[in-house]
Amino acid sequence: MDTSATEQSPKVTLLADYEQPAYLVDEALLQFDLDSAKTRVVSTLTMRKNPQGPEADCILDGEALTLVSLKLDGKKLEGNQFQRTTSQLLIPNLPDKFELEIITEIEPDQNTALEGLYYSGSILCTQCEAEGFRRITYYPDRPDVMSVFTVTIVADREKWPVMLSNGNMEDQGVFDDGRHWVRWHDPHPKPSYLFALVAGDLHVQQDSFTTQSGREVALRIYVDPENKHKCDHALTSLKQAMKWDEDTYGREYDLDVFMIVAVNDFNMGAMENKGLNIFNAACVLATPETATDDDFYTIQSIVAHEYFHNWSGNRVTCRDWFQLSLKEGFTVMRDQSFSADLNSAAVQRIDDVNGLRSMQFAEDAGPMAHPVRPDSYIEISNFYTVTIYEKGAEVVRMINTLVGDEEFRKGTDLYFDRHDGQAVTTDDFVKAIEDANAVDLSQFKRWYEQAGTPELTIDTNYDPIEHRFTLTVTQACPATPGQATKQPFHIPLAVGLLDKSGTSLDMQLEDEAEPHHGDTRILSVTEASQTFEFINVSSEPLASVLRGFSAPVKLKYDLSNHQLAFLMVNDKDSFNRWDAGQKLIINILLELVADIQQNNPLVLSSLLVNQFERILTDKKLDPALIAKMLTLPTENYLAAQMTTPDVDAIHQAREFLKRNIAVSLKGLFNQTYEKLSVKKAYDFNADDMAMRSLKNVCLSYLVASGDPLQLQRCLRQMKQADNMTELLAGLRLMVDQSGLERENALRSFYEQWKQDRQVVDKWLAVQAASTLPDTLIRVKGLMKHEAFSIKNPNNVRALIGMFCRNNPVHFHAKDGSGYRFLAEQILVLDKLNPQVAARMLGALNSWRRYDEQRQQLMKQALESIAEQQDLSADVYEIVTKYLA
Ligand code: 0A1
Ligand code: ZN
Repeated sequence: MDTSATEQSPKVTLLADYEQPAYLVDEALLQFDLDSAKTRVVSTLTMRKNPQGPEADCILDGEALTLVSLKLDGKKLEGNQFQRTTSQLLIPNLPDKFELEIITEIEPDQNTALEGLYYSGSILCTQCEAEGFRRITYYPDRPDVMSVFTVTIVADREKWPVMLSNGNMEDQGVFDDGRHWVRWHDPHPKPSYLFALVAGDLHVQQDSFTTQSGREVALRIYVDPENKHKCDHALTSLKQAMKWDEDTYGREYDLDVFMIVAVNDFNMGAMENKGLNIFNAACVLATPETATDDDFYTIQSIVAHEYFHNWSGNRVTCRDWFQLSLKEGFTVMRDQSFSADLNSAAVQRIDDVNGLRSMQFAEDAGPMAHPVRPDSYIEISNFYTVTIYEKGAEVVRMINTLVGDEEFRKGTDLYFDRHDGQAVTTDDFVKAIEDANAVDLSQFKRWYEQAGTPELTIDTNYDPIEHRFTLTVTQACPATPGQATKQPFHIPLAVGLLDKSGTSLDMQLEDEAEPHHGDTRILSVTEASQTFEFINVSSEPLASVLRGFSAPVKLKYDLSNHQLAFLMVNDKDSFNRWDAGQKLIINILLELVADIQQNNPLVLSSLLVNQFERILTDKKLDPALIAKMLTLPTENYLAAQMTTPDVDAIHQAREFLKRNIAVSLKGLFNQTYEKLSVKKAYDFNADDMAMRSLKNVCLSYLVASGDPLQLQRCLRQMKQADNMTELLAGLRLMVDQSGLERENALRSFYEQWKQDRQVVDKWLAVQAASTLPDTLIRVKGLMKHEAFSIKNPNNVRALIGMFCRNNPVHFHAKDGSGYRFLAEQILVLDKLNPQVAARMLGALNSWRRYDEQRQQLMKQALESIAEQQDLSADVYEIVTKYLA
């Protein structure tokens, strides 16, 4: 392992080494001659020395390129006038201003990594973030080089009737030989990672939007013709996002056209290329028959996310990739508040926090832990992480909480104004908020610099004679790789005090003249240990802390199960009601796990059953929130709560609890299910979706009760469903039941939907998540099925990703079969698509937390990868960090 590591150690990039670019590109004229096998790129760059840059040679990045010719100010450069390595082109002795013409050839049909120019089916498309542009032509491929692009595309007219690039279309024409051409011009200077080109035989769905200043913008979604009926939801979402960004942030769109293209092969969800967003088809296409309510939500938020990048990312971009969260954290925060405004804010917050806690907390506690602004990387693609995105969003959200809504808006106005057209840093972002409001966020900036999840311990005391309530907050943050000790964070802590009847008490700190009315107030925690004294507290309160999850921290607050049950029904904050319920369920499940480990008889908690009954019959509660409150935490999340996870006992405990709650409340689940089963046509609106989610939760309990008749009900729901939400919920429940009915359900689902890739991926995913004993064998069988291709990232995520990440009982099988399977697939994938291979490795992130035997097996799997020659930088970085 060590020898291969030193032989292949790829270069580490350090934030501390940042230097301005030596040369700038003012204008980039690109001409593409598209051809299946070889595409020719003529790039004419107007360049100049950067007056603020270092004295250095001009270095252009380039990978997997055939250099055809190079001209300086019209004169051909000979081989001895420049130097070339596998990743760079160095040209010495350049004047202060010059024009460079570079002709390269590339082979899009050989491109399985899906970076640069590649084929997705018959569509030619690009993916340039972070460093894909260098696979198209030689260029200073770094975000702080911003240039005005003009792009001409020439191609066969029949094969590629639609040819798109960034900006506005300027001109087009036809040649006599069956080819045609088009010229696009983007007036906004941009870094190369935002470049895009698409060519194909595409259907276009059109609409328009009138901006706040009265400009008309054409909106176009381009899809394979077979998907033309699947664009409506994305178009509606786009218009909602455009309006919301005007109303909420004062941001208006800045080109005449906004385009979205859907492709089937894509490494991530979508990409915000200027004026020409490219989407993974699964994140944009939807009809009620083919997409679930969750898909509809996801599409709405991703369409908004990419659109919001037009300002937070494109107009103001990142100076270097260490600043990635500048655009991603802020944009996720913006898309989350957009979704909260359009849907149920409480449910949105629960989903966001659930995602953060289950994914990001694990990352922050593992070998890849890194700050929101990392200080080193080997492969930048590995840093498109939940820390950069989701924790980054929490950091921006905390700034908003600390300064207030109006003040935050003043700050973002200043930020956009001050830095429009620039490539900047997270420090610049914070500075703009500080300057606009005269606040000091210097300690707060530690959130960008220190990795790890802080732990907050809460201690309380009530003095009934003095009517004083003391709340002591102690913070600590565990060591993470490269950061042994941490300084205290600046934490906004939202608290409320409740009396015995659940009524909010006024909150007056001892140095305050007036009490704070209202349910919740924000305490500003800055010390390692800090005490807040509340005076005039008439009766002993119960403090509800971290309301709305006001900071991304772990809370150590010892509440009894009875206190949690009280908060579950009485807290004024919906998020904390849900959270108290989850904590209660976790306490109960962990006790059951201990009982299983000690061979004790298992007993059902009547406290929980009572609370479930109250929730289920609460007429005032949003059904979507009821559904969330009745959903048990995942096995993975439970595993994260144990010092050494016991996957089998966790599974058994969870099944026991679910079955017994189901048996105890069967009548109520039955009644609720029936009540929600009124037949009406599908509609994507909050009320209907809330009803469907509660209905499906009820069905899952009814099936869990073990009553065989409930399976018939499940089959009936599948048969009668006019939408994918109800159909898939039924199928999910069926795949955990062995027998002929299961096989029939799977077969007829496939027969009905085999033409639809998005639906087929769901079919693969439900099977990969099955708890039946032969799941791994079936997954291996499905890899040979016509529906699966290892070259398609969505297929890989649906089948291999689902099995390894969301099927803990089988992935962590004691014989190591799950781990070996993953290692084998990673080695195959690494040769085809390193980004996807590296992402799959994430399933082994927590390997050191498991029992001795499993650790050994996971280590062997990791070593079998590490010992391979010629690993990609992507997989190399993760595997070596995991084993370090
Ligand atoms: N910036 C995009 C995500 C993205 C990142 C990298 C990609 O290829 C490696 C593709 C997309 C976003 O935040 O949506
Ligand atoms: Zn983004």
